[in-house]
Amino acid sequence: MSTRGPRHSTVLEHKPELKKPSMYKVVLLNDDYTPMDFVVYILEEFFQKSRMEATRIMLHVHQRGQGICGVYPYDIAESKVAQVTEAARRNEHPLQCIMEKE
Ligand code: NFA
Repeated sequence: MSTRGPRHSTVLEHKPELKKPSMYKVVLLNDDYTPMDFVVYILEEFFQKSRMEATRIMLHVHQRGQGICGVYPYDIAESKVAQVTEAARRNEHPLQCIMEKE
């Protein structure tokens, strides 16, 4: 008996019907006015970063102009952007947060 499996194509050889969901980077943009402490707070509160990691990301954004806070499925990324934008607005800081397809 053959040990090489079925002779005919089976469903296992068909292209999977479900594609992986696209992932989206949530990106913080630098500005001249938002306090560094507020950016660190945002990264801790909404992106579950440690104080050390939040400080590292904040300084990266400050020095390089932008930086990635995290990578999420579309709906989660959209919600993170909305939370950051609303917190910045409430505190009257110009901090900008955007999402980019990975
Ligand atoms: N550039 C801001 C400052 O000097 C700090 C900042 C960092 C703002 C990261 C936005 C994002 N106060």
